[in-house]
Amino acid sequence: LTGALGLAACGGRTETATAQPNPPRPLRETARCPIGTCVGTDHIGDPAWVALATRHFSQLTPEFEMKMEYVLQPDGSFRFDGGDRIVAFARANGQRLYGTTLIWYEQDPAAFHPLDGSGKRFADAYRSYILAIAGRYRGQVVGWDTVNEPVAEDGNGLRQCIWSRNLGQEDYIVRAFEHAAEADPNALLFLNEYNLEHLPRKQATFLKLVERLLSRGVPIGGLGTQSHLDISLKSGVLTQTIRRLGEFGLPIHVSELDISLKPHGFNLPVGDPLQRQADLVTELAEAFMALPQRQRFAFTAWGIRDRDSWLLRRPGGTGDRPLLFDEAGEPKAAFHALQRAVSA
Ligand code: 9MR
Repeated sequence: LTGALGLAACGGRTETATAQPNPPRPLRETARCPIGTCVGTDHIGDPAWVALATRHFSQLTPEFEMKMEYVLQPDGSFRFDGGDRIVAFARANGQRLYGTTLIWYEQDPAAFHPLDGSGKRFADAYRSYILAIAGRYRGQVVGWDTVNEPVAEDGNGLRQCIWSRNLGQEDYIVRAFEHAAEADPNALLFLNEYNLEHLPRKQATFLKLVERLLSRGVPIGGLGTQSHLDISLKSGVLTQTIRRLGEFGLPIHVSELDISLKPHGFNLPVGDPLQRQADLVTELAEAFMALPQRQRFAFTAWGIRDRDSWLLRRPGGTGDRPLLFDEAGEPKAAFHALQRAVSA
């Protein structure tokens, strides 16, 4: 401390803002909101991952083991082993569990193909699926991404998919919320979307959809903004997005944060990319903390260490550093930025 004060007194760069205890204090203890990360059963077998997850994170989202792609087998049977192991891990470590995702346009399971176009049989199977999974985890999860990514990328209406084709463009969304509420009346049911900050038309369409669903009495319990960002994002956009989403008065979930240094496989020419990444985390976290406390559902990063990120598994993704901890599990500037913004 003396050294830091001495530096500041000499007019040098003040160290008090950047010096951090090593290791940092547990984020889950200092933060004034739940802090989440995603998890897979493979992570649970990695002691270094477990140490970071249990020290800093108070909420977990299964990265894929509660999705239809995993749960629903081609013959229509269910598989819950992965989800059950994650439930047990979260409980053993005093962490909240958040489920993703009941219905997602991107999941087009073989078990539903024979029912395509069958009317009531399709609708019955849709309800049965949601009742089965949301019923299985009733009381174990605090909430669900009930419908994921409903809006077309260009903002021109809603996505076309097997669900909209069979149940109606907007009605598949309405039914998903109704069935989920029937299965688990105490779970908070979220509508989750991405690129709301990058694409103004998509944001506008999303907001109109929320308005319409609420006016139809759909039991939406919260709004998720995934926040898959990259360092080219301009300052101010995140603040505007969180403020606008918050205007409905519903709980808000920053549900899948990562900040790529190399979107589309190319490094962006930014002076200090890790500092730019940290600055965006600061903006997002400060906007989130400016919401009333009852609206701060959780602030979730989509992974812990850079190497855990789905972005590195994509073509051109090698070498990206999108998360809060580096390869060695050391906290990055982005971690410290988050801790500063959310802690008391
Ligand atoms: O990171 C997830 C990856 O491991 C899965 O293979 C993939 C498909 O289930 O989903 C990834 O997570 C996605 C999330 O569920 C929804 N928003 C985009 C995320 C990255 O693709």
